[in-house]
Amino acid sequence: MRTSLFVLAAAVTLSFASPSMAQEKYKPEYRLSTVLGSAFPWGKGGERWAELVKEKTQGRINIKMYPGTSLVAGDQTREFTAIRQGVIDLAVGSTINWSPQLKELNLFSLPFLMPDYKAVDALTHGRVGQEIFKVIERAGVIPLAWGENGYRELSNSKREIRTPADMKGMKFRVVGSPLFNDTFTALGANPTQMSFADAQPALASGAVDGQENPMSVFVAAKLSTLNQKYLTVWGYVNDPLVFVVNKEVWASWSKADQEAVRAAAVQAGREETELARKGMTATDSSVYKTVEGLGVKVTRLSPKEIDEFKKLTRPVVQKWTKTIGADLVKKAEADIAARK
Ligand code: X2X
Repeated sequence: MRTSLFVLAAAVTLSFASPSMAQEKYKPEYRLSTVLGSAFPWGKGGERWAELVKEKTQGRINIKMYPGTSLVAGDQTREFTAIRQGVIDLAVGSTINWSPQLKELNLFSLPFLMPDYKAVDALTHGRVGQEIFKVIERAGVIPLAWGENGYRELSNSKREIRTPADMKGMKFRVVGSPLFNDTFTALGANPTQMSFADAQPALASGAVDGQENPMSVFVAAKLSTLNQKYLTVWGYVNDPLVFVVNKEVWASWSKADQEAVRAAAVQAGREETELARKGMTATDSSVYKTVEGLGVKVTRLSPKEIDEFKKLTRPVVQKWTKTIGADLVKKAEADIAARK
C-alpha cells in the first residue's frame, strides 16, 4: 500500500515536472491540410510553416503537408469541419472554403470591398481580423496567423471581358460559397460550383468557359493550357488564408511549443503573403507580362470600368451584409476608408 502510494505520487510529480513525460502525448506526425501544393505560394507557405516549426521545436513537432485537400477527398468546403473533428491537425485554409461553416468569413468575398493591398491589410491586421479570429476560436479551432491566396481575377476561353455585358451567359466555375453564385448571377453570367480539382477537367473539356483565381494560381496551374485565353484584372475579391491548429492538438503542446508554432505561423504567413503579391505591385507588375507571354490577352480595367461591375453587384453586398453581420461589414468599410 505504502509503496504503491509512493509510486503514484512519484508518477504524478514526474508528469508535472518532466517535459519528456508530457511529450509522450505528442503525435509522431501532424497532418497539415492545404488546397494548393508547393508550386503555389499557398503550398510554399504550408511547407515553410512546417519547416519553421520543426526548427523552433527542435523536432518535437513534426508536420506533414497534405495538399489537394486530400484529407477530405478534395472537398474544400468540408475542410473546416474536418479540422474541428481532428481529422486534420493543422491547416492553411482559405476564408472562402471555410465560409459555409463560418458565415462571417464571407466578408472577404463581398465583391469590390477591398480595392488594394492596403485595404486587405487594414482588415486582416486590424480589429476586423481580430474579430474573425474570435469567430474561428469560438468554433473550436485555434487561429494563429494570416496569409494570402490573392486577388481573384477572371479568365475565360471565349472573349475579352471589359463590361458585364461581355459575361452574359458565360459559364463560370466558382468556389463553394453561395455568395459567388449570387455575384456571378448578378453580372449576367452562369455560375457552377465545384472544387478546384474538378475545375481543371471542366475547363479542359469546355464544360465551363471560365473561372476566377489569383494570378499566381493561373500561372502555376497552367490555366492558359486549359483554354483560358482571356484574363480580366478586376480585383473584385481578395482571398486571405488563415493558419490554424485543431484545439485538442493545441492543448496537448507545452506553452513553449505553442508559442513556437505561433511564431512560425506568423513568419510563414508574412513570407507567404509577400510571395503571393510578387509581380503585382505598383513597382513590379511582371506577372501580367508573364501571362501575356503565355499567349493570353490580359485586360486591366480602369476604376471607371470596374464601377460598372460594382454597381450591378451592390444588391449582393446588401443581401450578404445581413448574413455576415452589419456591424462587422460597417467596421470593415470604415477601416478601409481610413487606411494609410
Ligand atoms: O478553389 C479555388 O479556386 C482556390 C484554390 O482558389 C481555393 O481554394 C479558394
